[in-house]
Amino acid sequence: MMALTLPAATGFLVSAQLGGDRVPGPVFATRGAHATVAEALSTQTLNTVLVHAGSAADAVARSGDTALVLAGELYNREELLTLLPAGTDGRTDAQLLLALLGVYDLHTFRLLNGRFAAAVALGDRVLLATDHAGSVPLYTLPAPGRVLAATEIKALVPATVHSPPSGRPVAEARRVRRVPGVHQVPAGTVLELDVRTGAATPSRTWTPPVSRRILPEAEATAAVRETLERAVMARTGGTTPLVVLSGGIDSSGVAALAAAHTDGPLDTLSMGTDTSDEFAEARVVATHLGSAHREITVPTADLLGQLPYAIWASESVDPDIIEYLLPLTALYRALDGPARRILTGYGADIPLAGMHREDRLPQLDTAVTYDMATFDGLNEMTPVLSGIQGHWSTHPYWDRDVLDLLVPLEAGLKRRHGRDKWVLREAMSPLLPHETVTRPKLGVHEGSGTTSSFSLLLMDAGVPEADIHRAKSLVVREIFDRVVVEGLPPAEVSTADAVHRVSARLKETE
Ligand code: AMP
Ligand code: PCX
Ligand code: MG
Repeated sequence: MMALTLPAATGFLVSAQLGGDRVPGPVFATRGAHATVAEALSTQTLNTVLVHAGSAADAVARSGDTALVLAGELYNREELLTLLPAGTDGRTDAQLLLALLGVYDLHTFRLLNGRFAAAVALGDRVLLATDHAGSVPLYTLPAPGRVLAATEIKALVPATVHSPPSGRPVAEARRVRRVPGVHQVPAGTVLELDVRTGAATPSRTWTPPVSRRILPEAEATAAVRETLERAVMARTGGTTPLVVLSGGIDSSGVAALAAAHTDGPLDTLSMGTDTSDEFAEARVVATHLGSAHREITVPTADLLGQLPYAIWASESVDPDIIEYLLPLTALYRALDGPARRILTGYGADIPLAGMHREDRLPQLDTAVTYDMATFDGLNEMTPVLSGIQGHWSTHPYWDRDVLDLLVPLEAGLKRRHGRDKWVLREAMSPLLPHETVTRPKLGVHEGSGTTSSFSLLLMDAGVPEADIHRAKSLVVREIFDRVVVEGLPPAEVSTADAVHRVSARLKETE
């Protein structure tokens, strides 16, 4: 549980079926041991392959005609335990979830603050649930008599190859590119399926707030400080976390709060390339907090060579998102040694419109509204990114309570006195050096030079400047088709080849 470095399971493939067949051989990018578990219920059998770091049994729970598997973790355990009779066995998150299901059935998922994907077999029903943000991606291939679900697309691909086209349409769920029948369970959703027919009904368990809240400055900053502090504490538990630190306000704020709740020095890690880094800015924070700090430099040429790993891990086809995730992929891949619990500042810029670089408030709120309505399916928060190296990452700014506070703050608290992310900067100012608090925002894709190197690579291959964004999108799709759809290992897929194929294709259609 929380004292452990990793959750009991970090991924799964499940097959809920009327018969008792075995699950197809699983393929995951997430690194870990595999454990096979079978739970035979009155009408269906739940066959599971778990990816885990040594405590697989804790990821499964069974009582009567209900069995469940959980990848990930819950952050409001204490609150949830108050809903159950004293003495309820809620030792593991899976047991706690099982006990809640007995009381609230599928509405249980409206109560949870966590980072998880869950599959439940219950009578002749199957429930597939994501956390509020869909931060652990979950996919399904439902068919009459058998519902498959997995935390990675590639784990479901073999089943689509052997029995096409077995899947049923799933209302409101996004289809996966070039993998027939496979759908992504939306963020903040529980899908209820009938195992006999494979028919699915979605229920939303969380939506981003759309109204805006007016608060006095002092009240707003105190609430931000408190809520974020709770989110950081719930994510660190008894272990010394590692914070991936850019030296910007987002990750520095997380590091400062984590340092305040860790015995001994915190671990911090920064990444740069040979063309660009933020090492000096991160060092200011590391020195201030007394953290055990490391710097990793990745050659720019290697960085783009790792594109297949970023796409293999995130299973995302959005070229902008892939640019944010690429430097982080390189960072995690360079992080050898034992499995770590990693905290990031990722996502703070979405509810606070940190990427919005102008003063006008209506435009700022348009950006918040748009980004909060479109994050689903991008997989930018996926734990698989660090999971390919055996680590577990978690993002305090996308804690459910933090989002429920930050999103609705009226725009004037987000940009104020000429500052972006004002309310956060003000909340963190007692904990950080002045220069960190006032430092302007630099995106990870900018600080690492990723965007410019990727553009340069395409221009060198003859892509005209006007076509760069479209070409990036085509390169990402091309690589997705190799590493996800065809299942090639990322080490066997070349970014340069993909770039040349795309460049040639663009020339043909000129
Ligand atoms: P950003 O909002 O662009 O700063 O990036 C999102 C998160 O990624 C940050 O809050 C950090 O946790 C992490 N990050 C970004 N850049 C770096 C870097 N150069 N080294 C380590 N971590 C980083
Ligand atoms: N970020 C952002 C998130 C990027 C935008 N995502 C979205 N609109 N769904 C963050 O950390 O908040 C950077 C680099 O900034 C990545
Ligand atoms: Mg940020």
